[in-house]
Amino acid sequence: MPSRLSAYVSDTAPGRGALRTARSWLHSDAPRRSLNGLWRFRLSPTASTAEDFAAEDFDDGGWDGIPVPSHWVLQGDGAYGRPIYTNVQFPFPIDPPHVPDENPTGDYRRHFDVPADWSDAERVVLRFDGVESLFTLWVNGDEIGGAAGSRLAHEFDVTSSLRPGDNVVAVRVHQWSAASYVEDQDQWWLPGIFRDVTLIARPAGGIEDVWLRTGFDGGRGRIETEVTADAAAFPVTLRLPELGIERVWATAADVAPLDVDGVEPWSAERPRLYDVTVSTSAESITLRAGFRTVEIRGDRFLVNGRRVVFHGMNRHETHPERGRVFDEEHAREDLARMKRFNVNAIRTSHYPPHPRLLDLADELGFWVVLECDLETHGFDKLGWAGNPSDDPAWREAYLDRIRRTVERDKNHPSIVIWSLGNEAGTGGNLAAMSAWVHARDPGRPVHYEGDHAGEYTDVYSRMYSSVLETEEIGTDGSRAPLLNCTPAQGARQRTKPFLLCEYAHAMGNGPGALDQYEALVHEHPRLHGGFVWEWRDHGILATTPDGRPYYAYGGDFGEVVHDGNFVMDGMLLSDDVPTPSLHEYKAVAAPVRFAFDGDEVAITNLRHSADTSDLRFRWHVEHDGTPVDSGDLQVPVVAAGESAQVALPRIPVSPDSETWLTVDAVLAAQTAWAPDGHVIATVQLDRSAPRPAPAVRREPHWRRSDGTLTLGIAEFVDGSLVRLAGRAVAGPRLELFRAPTDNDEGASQEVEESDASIAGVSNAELWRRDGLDRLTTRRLSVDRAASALRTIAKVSAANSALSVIVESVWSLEGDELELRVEIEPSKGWPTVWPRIGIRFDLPDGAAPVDGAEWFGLGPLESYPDSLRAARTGRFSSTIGDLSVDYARPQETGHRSRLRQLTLTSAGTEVLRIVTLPDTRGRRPGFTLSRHTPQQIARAGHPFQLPDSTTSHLIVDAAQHGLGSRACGPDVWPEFALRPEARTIRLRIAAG
Ligand code: IPT
Repeated sequence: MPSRLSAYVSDTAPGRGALRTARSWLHSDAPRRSLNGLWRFRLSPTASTAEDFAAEDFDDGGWDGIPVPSHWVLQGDGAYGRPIYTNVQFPFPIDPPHVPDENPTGDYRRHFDVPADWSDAERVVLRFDGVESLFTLWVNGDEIGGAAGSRLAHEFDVTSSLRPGDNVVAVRVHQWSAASYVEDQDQWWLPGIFRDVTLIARPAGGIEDVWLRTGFDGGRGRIETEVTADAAAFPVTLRLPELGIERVWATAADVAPLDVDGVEPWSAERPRLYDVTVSTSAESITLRAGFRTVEIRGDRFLVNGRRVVFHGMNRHETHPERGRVFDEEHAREDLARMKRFNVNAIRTSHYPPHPRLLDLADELGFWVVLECDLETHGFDKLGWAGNPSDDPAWREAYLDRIRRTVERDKNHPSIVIWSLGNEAGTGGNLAAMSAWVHARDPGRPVHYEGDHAGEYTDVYSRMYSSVLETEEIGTDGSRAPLLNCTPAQGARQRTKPFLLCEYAHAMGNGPGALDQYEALVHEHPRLHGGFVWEWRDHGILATTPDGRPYYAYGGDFGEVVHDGNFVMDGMLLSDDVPTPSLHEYKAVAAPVRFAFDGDEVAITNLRHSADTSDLRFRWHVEHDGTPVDSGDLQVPVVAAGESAQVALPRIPVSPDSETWLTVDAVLAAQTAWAPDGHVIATVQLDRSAPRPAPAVRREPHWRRSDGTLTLGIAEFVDGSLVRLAGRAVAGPRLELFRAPTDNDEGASQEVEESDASIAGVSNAELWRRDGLDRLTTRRLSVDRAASALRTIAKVSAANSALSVIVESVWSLEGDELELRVEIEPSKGWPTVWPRIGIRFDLPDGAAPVDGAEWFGLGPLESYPDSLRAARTGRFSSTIGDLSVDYARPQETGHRSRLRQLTLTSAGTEVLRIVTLPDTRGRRPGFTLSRHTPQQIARAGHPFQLPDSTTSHLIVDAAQHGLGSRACGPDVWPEFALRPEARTIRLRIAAG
């Protein structure tokens, strides 16, 4: 016989007892008390521990204290278990709706006072804003009820159990429950009371709920008010003081729509909000109304009649120390950061966030896709057999989830789409959710990606479709088949607005191709942009046994099943540091675009509705990266969707260095999210005078040699370089390997014809198979001439007949030392290469090489399919700052199109390198690091990198692109590096 409790934990019912129906999360002047703070806590290994703890007089003196809100696995230094990370996998047997007896169960208790003046209250309600995953509530020993729906609000009527003065609340929380099957989101499993607990007095004659449905049409705003209150609560008064509006409704029947003249609309760009109060004599509710109308017209998604392009991020609630516990200050800064990086939209993947987040979104301005707390992805493994989404036993649970989602957040102007959930297959319960939303809120469309055939949703949505496929979705008349669609369904889907609810998987170094996706949006108006997966890494701050801090991912807590570092796929590192991909995103998503044409530049405003009156335009000119002139560009105000043609300033062109003009669009005044002068968009124009390509040095008359000689600053022994400018140097040696990125390790099956990869096998795997990480060298010859040395070597890997011939020619003309390296692969290399480079090892000696100054692309790393944030200029960096601290060490730090590089040691110049273009005008890039690619590839975490005694300079003739194959398409063919012959030419001088 299953115990009462084990039956309870496997019950699919969403709640029981005095659980109340959902309503808005309102700012009210009715009295309330936060029950956040220290609670008494006990953790049991199973759900069936005695319930005596709920009794009023239970002695919890021996229990620990735990903060509420928090997750118990992030408290107590491991004393209460550890976090578990899985993406799709269930960390318990798939036996729905049952969960194992091993079910960590947290018992919470605390005392609280009910103020004497609350005796006037008609009711007292206890609200839980988030408890993972199932809980039961007792007040003064009375069992009140229970609920599931971890990221949803639950309110209980506790009136009859309360008394003035001291009271005791007890809560039992089970980590696993039937609900866990529908909360299988790609994130850490983090049990506990992790959002606020609030005791709320409901006054007699109060307002139970209010909904301001706002609209905007032709300069006119509209408010349709829905008031939920007892008849006796009337009259109800609505006030909008800024516009002098006051409406008094004597009875519920009098409540009528209101047209408001002279309002400014709300948009993500100009988030204009108006304070509104709705009050009775007993209670006053404060809201902030934003006037906007959401509409689908044909295949266009419109707000206030204008097409919206989502430059969005998938946002999880995650913090390295708090987990999903909300911190308003941090969230506000996070959202401000999104704005600074030209993000204009958020999908709340895959559950409603803390309700305050939506206040911030209203205020700062984001288009929000608000997603319900629902995902059953683990059923994919069973071919979706038993999926709750199509099982009537779960229907009420699904409906409860969507009701709680929509009701809680319905007042927010920022929410423009409701999303039913994520990766829950398809089925009748999802269709029922959608029907409920359509009936309740006709003013906002319904999204759910898994409805591939478009049977019950309003927008067509996909995740990770390739550039080609996305283009085919956008192209009128295209008949290319769509995923899981018959031709007729595909045709229907093409009549709807399309969005990518996830794309550009930002795991580790990458993604590439952001600009290609962006370009499609402007070619095909049906495509409404999308949401990058995802905003931030979910690393959890942990320490190594010897006390070094690091960001933990799946497996670091000894989980039985886990998905490794798949949880580290954000554009922001766990510690809030923007990755280069976020800078790339900012450049690609810039709402102002420039096109040079002779002595003019066309400036186009791609915003939804805001003009450019908030911007000013600056220009500056540099000669080889040195500033020579600057000024302001006079640009008329450009309306949204319009362009202006502006004359360029007179640009001083240098005869013997590169001349670059840079134009920035910057904020003319401070905003809520950035200071005055913050750069929105940048463009560069190469105005360099043509200069002759440096001649190839004459081939001297070679004769065999033992290769021991000195050429200017270079000393050679046995044909090998041993010293440059008096410093020990090893190399250069051919380097074809890069520490695989997460995308290089991606082994997706879906490989397009255009891809360079093999379905189901990662590129990294192929590189290791071909031995690119373990190349060996056989010297074929050493020759010398009057002031030159030549070596020819054959480079290949164990058990491979493939090889590369490397010819290196050192020559001295006057005091100019030049190295020319010819790299020529044998026939038959089957795959792409990560890089074609030469590596110099610079042992520390007395003073390590610890910095670089360069003229080329910067300031951040760049790769062939991620070059948009990089600009041509002069930059400097410490060696440490050249690399990004990806949670799993991998290729990082490549600076493209290098012209000049100075290596420094404690600020002193050590070596100066000038690159010469190859015959096709291409320049190499460089990487300077304390570790070799092979060392980096062996480390799972930054702390596993060995202590270093050498700096490594790699000069790359070419690098492979990044792609996003960790979850999505491989590198686009144009940016894939095929084995090919390359030349590197460097002039090297002492510092
Ligand atoms: C997709 C999920 O929707 C998302 O939650 C996340 O897991 C992402 O993948 C990868 O990080 S689903 C995948 C099968 C495309």
